Formats: sequence, C-alpha cells, structure tokens
Amino acid sequence: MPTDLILLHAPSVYDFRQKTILYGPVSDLIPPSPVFEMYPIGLTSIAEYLERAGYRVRIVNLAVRMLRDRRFDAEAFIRRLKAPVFGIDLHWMLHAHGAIEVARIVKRHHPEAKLVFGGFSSSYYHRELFEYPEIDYVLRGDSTEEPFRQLMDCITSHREPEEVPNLTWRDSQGTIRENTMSHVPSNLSDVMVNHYGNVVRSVIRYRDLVSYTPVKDWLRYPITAVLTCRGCTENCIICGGSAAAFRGFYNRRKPAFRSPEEVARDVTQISRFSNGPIFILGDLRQPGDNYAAEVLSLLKRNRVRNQFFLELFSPAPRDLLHHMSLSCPNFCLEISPESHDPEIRKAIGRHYSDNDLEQTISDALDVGCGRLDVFYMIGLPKQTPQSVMDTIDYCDSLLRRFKGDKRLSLFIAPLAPFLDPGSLAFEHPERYGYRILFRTLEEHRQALVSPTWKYSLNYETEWMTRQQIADTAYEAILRLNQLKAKYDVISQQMAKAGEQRIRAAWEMAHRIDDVLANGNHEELSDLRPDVNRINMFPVTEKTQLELPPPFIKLRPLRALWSLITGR
Ligand code: B12
Repeated sequence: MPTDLILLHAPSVYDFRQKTILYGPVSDLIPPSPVFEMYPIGLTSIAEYLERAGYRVRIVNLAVRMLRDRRFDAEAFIRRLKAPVFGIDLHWMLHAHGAIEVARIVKRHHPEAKLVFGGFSSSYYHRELFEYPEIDYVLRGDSTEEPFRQLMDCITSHREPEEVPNLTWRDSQGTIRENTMSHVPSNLSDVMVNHYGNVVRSVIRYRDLVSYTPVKDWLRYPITAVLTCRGCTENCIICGGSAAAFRGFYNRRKPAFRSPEEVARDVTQISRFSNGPIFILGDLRQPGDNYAAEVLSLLKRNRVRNQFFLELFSPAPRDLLHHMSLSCPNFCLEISPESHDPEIRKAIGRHYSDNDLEQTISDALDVGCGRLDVFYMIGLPKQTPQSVMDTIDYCDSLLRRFKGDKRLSLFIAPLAPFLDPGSLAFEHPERYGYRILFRTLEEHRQALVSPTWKYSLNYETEWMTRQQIADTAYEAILRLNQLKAKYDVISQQMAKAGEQRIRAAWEMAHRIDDVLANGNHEELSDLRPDVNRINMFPVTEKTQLELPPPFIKLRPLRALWSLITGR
C-alpha cells in the first residue's frame, strides 16, 4: 500500500559532515549528539493518530541515518521516497538550518508533493517560514494531530483548507492565510493511545528500524520517555516551554494533563519491547499531590521492572520520595537548581533555598534513590564568571557533605546554542538583562553554521559576553570534572578522558578565533580533521548519565506478539 505522508527529521545543520564546526558542550547532558538527531515524540503521536484515521504514515530520521553511515546519501534517499505529502519538524530552533535544507531537497525532487512544517519553532516563526517558497503549510501549536488529519482530508480531496484550525497556508492565489489557533485540547485521551505500539508496527512494515531510532546509540541504550502533559505550570524565564510561552505562542492558557492511567499504560506498553530505562517527563506534582500519588500507586501495582527516571521542579517532601522509592525501586531523580545562588535562581523563576535542596538530596539518598542528578547552568541573569566558579565550590561542599556518595551526580553546562524564542527572556531581554543577537529565523539559520558554538549563541547577558560564557563553561566543566575525580565519584580514567576533551576543545576554540581574526578563512578547512577528532571525543558526562548496562535489551518479538494478541 502506498504511503500517504512521510515525516522527516533533519540534522541541526544539513551538511554537517562537510562543515568545520567545533560543537562544544551543547548537548553533553542529553542523549542526542550535537547534530541533535532526536526527533520530537510528537511525530509518533501524529503518525499513530493519522493511521487510526486511515492514512499510512512513515517516519524517517534522516539525522540518525546520516550520523550512522558516513556514506549515506540523504538526497538520493529522499529522491527515492514516494508520498503526496511530506512533513518536516522545525520544533527545536536548532534545526533551523537542516529543516529548511531538507525542505528544498524534498521540493526539488517532488515538486508536486505538499510540504508541511510544524513544532514549537515553526509555530513561533510561522509567518517567516513562508519566505521559503518550498513550504506550503505550517501547523501551529502543541497539538496538531487533529488539525493534521483535517489537512490530509483537504489535500486528498483537493479542497482549500479554510476551516483547518491552527493552519497557516498559502492559497491558490499565493496569499498567506492564517486560520485561528483554536485547537488547543484540554483532554488528551484521544492522542498517544498506542504510539509506541504503532512505531513497532511501522518498523516492521517498512523494514526500517534505523529510521525510527530516536538517537544514534539508542539500540545500545534504549531509554524511552513518557509524557505527562502538554504545557507547563512553571514560568522559568529562559524556557520556551514555560506557561507564558505556551500562552503567548501556542494559545494554551492551562496545561493539559494525561490521566494517571494513561501514564501507567504507556509504561506498560514500553515494558513490552524494552527493559531499558523509562523517563517520566515533568514533575508529577504539577497537577497536584494527588496526581503524583495516583501515578506512583499505579506504577507500584503494575510491577514494571524497568528502572525509572523521575523529575522534580523543586525540592520535595520525604514522604513523596519514599513513595517514589516504593513504586520505582532504585529510581533516578533529576533536579535543576541551575545556580547555587538563590538570588540567581529567583531571577530565573525558581524560588527555593539551598537548605531545602540539600534536605531533598539527603532524603532521596536515604530512602533508596539509585541516582540523583543535579544540573547547573551558565548564561543566567545576574550570573558572573565568579558566580559560576562559586557554583563549582558549592558542588565541592555538596560532595563533601554527602561523603562522595557515588549516587550523587552533579553537572554543569552552558545555555546553548540558543535562548529559546518565546521565552520571557527572549521576548523581554531588557527586563532580565539579556541582549539578543539574532531575532529572525534566517539569522539563526546562518548562526548555526558558525565555526564554533560561541558564534552560534544568540544572546549575551549584562554580566557575561559570549566570550566569557564560552571560557567560563570550559573552565567550570573542567573544574567539576576534577572534583568528581577528587571524591572518586568517577574513575581516574574517566576524569582524564573528560579533561583531555575539554582542554583540546578549549584550545581549538582559541585557535579558530585566531584564524578568524587574521581573516584567513581558508585555513579553517585545514583545521577540519582536528576539529572532527575533537568533536568525536567520548563525552564522559553522557556515560555518567547512563545507567549501568548489564542487562538492557530490546524485545522486538515480544512487542510484536503483544501487538498481535493485544496482551
Ligand atoms: C521532553 C522534552 C525534551 C526531551 C525530548 C523529547 C522528544 N523527543 O520530543 C529531551 C530531554 C531529550 C529534550 C531535548 C532538547 N530540548 Co526539549 N523539551 C521537552 C519538553 C519538556 C516537553 C516536550 C513535550 O512533552 N512534547 C509533547 C509531544 C507529544 O509533542 P511534541 O513533540 O512537541 O509534538 C507536537 C507539536 O510540537 C507538533 N509538532 C512537532 N513536530 C512536528 C512536525 C510536523 C510536521 C507537524 C505538523 C507538527 C509537529 O505536533 C506534535 C503533536 O501534536 C519541552 C518543554 C515543554 N514544556 O513542552 C522542551 C523543549 C521542547 N525543549 C527545548 C530544547 C531547547 C531542547 C534542546 C535543544 C536542549 C539542549 N540544548 O540540549 C534538546 C534538543 C534535543 C534534540 N532534538 O536532539 C525547548 C525548545 C525551544 C525551541 N523553540 O527551540 C523546549 C520548549 C523547552 C526547553 N528549553 O526545554 N527535550
């Protein structure tokens, strides 16, 4: 049967394999590489919803394919694809380069096909996207499943999509039309019903596992995510997914939560094909303490054996942590105080003291938390280079206080490459002490192909220039790495590898600055082999974030069986 829709995920920079770009620590603390090969989970939700409506949908993660195989010819691959409609996610801003280039290739080889863009950044820049003639439609908002179905109906029956909610489109006269963003569901029960099952089915149908893998190394370390909501209750000023951003750009006044039963159902579905870790996204207390209690009770009853990652937006009482440990034995907990300085934390919209944080760390370790990840960030309001170094000193005191408990993992990274469009700080930079260097989509696209990550940064603060953000980031990561070695939280060998990587990258960043200062741009390509070598150094922080792997494996046959039998 022919495919009705192909959803493509592009790499951050389309021709990253030919470019000289020193990536830097921009994706050290998340599973994807600096190519940002992970596709939005929403693609699986769209695919499943449209399949239920009778359309055949295929997902192709071009970025993973390009990363895994140096000789993979993306253009030839796209030329061979056949479908009347293609969709491309421009969800994260840092796909601005890759997404547009892939759009051009699709239209070059399939001029008759319709091209749909979507995702948060597409929603934010929906008008500018029509400056690129390849793009026919943009579906805005955080919930495009039903609007996409209506659009597919219009395309297949050759009707103008006047009534399709959330759609920006070019009509037959070439006029850009903006339909209202009226589809913002508060009930999510008809989406993500069996999106993981549908992925397994599609892998089998297209005999193409690679195109569905979310990150390059996923088959080795199959971590999966379970979503609890669309929207957010918090208002962190640096976040493009804050309550204010949702209100302003995706027309969502209140977050919509999935029911505890739906969350538990996802967990059960995942456990059928993988015994890898499951990350339950979002603080379970967002809709209220009862919600957290209900989800945890269901997880306890379901007895899924996968290890869980749980998230906290702020310190939590001991009895909640205890409940987590009963329901999800050996659970991993994540919390992001961002700075040791409560004044800075307050400036970004998080209001709690270090005492409260330390109490939570102490309680979590006490009740049997298997690992506790604490994240700090560089590039915040009121934060100076000295303040970042004070954060590292604070990490020293934390490791001392908890006697180098190996379960306590501390991390620091720059806010990079972009301050999220739609975040309060991007929209009101003067209010928060930011200076925005690029505003338009095209400026961001160009910035992504800069030779080092420092030049891609779309902001500076009153307290730090881009140069200071970059230098401070390298220094802080180095010092934290040394601390971990001092307290034996990581092996000496791992610390040495981490140190080598950061020192080599830092030196190279300065070398590239010198080359650019001399105006000798051809010299840049001479540096490419060295830059590539540095980009390829293993990221020890990623290894620290993974759970020990002794028995993680996928169970595709078990998944297939459960698809057939429904059990
Ligand atoms: C979970 C999450 C992650 C997960 C990834 C999950 C995933 N694969 O989708 C992890 C932790 C890995 C992650 C990483 C990153 N994230 Co994130 N993430 C989130 C978070 C908290 C929730 C997203 C969510 O639940 N979505 C729900 C699912 C079902 O919907 P969806 O995927 O968005 O898809 C729907 C719509 O967006 C749209 N849509 C999406 N794609 C397409 C494509 C087409 C063609 C169409 C029509 C529609 C469409 O329709 C979908 C279905 O309705 C949001 C914040 C928030 N509150 O929303 C940030 C957020 C999306 N992330 C953000 C950022 C910046 C990042 C990183 C760049 C951070 C970094 N520097 O490391 C990386 C990028 C990773 C990569 N691509 O390789 C920003 C994005 C801002 C921006 N405009 O660029 C957000 C808004 C906030 C934040 N700062 O964290 N993230």
